[in-house]
Amino acid sequence: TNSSFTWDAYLKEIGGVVAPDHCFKQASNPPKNEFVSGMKIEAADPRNITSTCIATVISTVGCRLRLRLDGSDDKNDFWRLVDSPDLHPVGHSKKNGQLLQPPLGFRMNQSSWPSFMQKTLNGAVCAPANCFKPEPRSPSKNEFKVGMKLEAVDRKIPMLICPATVGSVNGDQIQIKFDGWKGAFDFWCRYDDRDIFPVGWCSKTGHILQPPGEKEKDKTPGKKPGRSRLSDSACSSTVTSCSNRKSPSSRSTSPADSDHVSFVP
Ligand code: MLZ
Repeated sequence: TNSSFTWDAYLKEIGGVVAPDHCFKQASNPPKNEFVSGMKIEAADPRNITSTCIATVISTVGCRLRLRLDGSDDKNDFWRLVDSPDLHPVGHSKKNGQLLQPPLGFRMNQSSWPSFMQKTLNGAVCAPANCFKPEPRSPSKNEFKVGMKLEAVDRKIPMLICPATVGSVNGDQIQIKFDGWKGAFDFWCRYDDRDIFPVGWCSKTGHILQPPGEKEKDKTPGKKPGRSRLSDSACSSTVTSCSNRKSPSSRSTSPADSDHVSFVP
């Protein structure tokens, strides 16, 4: 609950230059999150992107939504920004002559889809059009340089946003390296990916920012982890906080499962 990492102290300590705002496909004025938990929307199925499904807002965090496709299980939640083009008000498909699809992994018999749909939308609170914000414009080219600091979604635990550094640049692709982590979480993405944000984004939007890891810690079993290479001024606690934490009994053991969050840094 009590992570006191600050970019200011951290950058003073390690040096480094932050990636300028114009590098990112993000609104310079982050959009307001006007969604409320429980609201229904239409969303592209992340596992089957040509189909549009009904989704429920499970929670809101900063400019992001935790979403679950209706008729799917609770192990495939996903996160989207309120200005994502993947999201639309209920009724959008119909207006465009398209049919809403059951999600990949629909829990029931396909034949029960029409009645399931009717039930799921009956009496539902649908998110009003004003909740959906216009997609920000994309930078015309990749302006990232190796060494630039930013904030990035941890794709293995997508509820987390963490301090990161551009590790390499290759055409339109950049490598995201998480500060203080050995590389297991690193990923490549396009410069206009929506999972990367300028330094200060989390504090601006009210999202928790994880502290950097402790890269050089001694992992010998039975030994206490070594001390963080960060001084107390940059980071006095590595305790993370998460309001979506599940009870231990309901937690999956799969590392790929977004609900699985280990709180041992
Ligand atoms: N503390 C957890 C989460 C790590 C998150 C890293 N993000 C770059 C662990 O040790 O697995």
